[in-house]
Amino acid sequence: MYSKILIASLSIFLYLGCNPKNKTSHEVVAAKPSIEVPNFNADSAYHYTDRQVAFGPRVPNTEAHTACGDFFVEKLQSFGAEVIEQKMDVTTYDGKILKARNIIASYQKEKKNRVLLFAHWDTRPFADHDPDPSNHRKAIDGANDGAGACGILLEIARQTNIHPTEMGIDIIFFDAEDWGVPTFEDKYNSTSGYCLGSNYWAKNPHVNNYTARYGILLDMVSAPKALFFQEHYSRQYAPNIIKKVWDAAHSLGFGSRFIREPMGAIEDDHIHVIKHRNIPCIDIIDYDPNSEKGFGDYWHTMEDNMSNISKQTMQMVGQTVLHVIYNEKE
Ligand code: AHN
Ligand code: ZN
Repeated sequence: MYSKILIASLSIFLYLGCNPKNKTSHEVVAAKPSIEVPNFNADSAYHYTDRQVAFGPRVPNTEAHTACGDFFVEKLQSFGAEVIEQKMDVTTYDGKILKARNIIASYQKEKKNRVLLFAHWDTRPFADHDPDPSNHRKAIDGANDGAGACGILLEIARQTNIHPTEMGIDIIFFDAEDWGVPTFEDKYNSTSGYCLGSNYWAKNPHVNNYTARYGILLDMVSAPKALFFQEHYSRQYAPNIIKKVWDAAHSLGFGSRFIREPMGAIEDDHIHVIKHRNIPCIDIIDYDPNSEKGFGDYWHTMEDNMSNISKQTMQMVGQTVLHVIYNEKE
């Protein structure tokens, strides 16, 4: 008896459920699953930036550097990433051996199609662009030049753990980026000595023959008035990624900061990944080709401290990157 009622009501249910004529006007017939992009939390990113700066300058071969590296590993593991620490010795322009460490966090390692996000986590030992020459040999806080981009990537890692992407994601925190030859040296050269950690990884990746569909470098992406023009090598080697990222930023209402105009070439971590791994990469970097200095006034000065960090800028960059990686189909 009960089973007959059950079968009868089930057939009515199935009939109604399958017959489109029974749909009321407000029902959506074939709803396309829309892509859910998580909300980037700039308060978290700011907090992770503050945590890094609180260790003191993260200059390789110092205690603050070791402690901050450990902080990244711990945080990333707590965000569910598989973490690999690549320890290496690199040699600076003046022959110092740095005990350096690239920190690699992977999500969905089994996936073949991957996106690589990266930034540098070390800070510069010289404030050689400070207006006061007595500061030139002091280390900088590197709140924007280092910590901010890593804070954004930590927040992206946290989100990636909660809401999986279609693509596999790797996030690399490169070490020893900022030991470029300072202006007070006789052999000063504005482009030499940088990017030692990324150069090492690009020649010795953590996974044999590592590759990714593309890479996005964040460098100096948290200053209050940051402007992002399209860097030369990025346009040359990854024009479609430039378009994708600037289109995303404009669609989210950040067009006043993501300027669709070219600028010069910048010697940065992306160059090594392009050259040695053959991965198309872009560099999102605060550099205004129409200003006198190019880089912001804070650049490589004692002013690059927490007062140089804007949650609003972090929000624009973080949300743009999330938009791009969550819209990427496998
Ligand atoms: C040069 O100044 C040649 N490249 C910029 C690399 C850099 C230093 N990014 C942050 N600090
Ligand atoms: Zn720097």
